[in-house]
Amino acid sequence: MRAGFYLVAITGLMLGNGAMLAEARTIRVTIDKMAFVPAEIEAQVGDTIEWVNNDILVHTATVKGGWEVMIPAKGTASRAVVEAGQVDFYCRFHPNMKGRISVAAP
Ligand SMILES: [Cu+2]
Repeated sequence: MRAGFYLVAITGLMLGNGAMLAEARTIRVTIDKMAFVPAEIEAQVGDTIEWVNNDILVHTATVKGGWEVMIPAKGTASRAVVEAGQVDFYCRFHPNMKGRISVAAP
């Protein structure tokens, strides 16, 4: 009886911790025919954005005055989200390709 009680208590603690630490996710943005899909995503600090380029052209995810990720043709690239806030990105080579990441505070 007593051992069973401790087991339940420990399991409860572990579940409690797991719920408090938001799990880091990978959020995929596909590039198809010169467009980011979906164009708008929501993320949390600690998540990773992964761009999957289905085009035969090189694209970038570029933030004006900020970071830039080069996404090879038929390839992928990723970047961790380190800051809360909203960022707009575009492709340096095709500036009408636009996307937005809304990052919630941790
Ligand atoms: Cu492009």
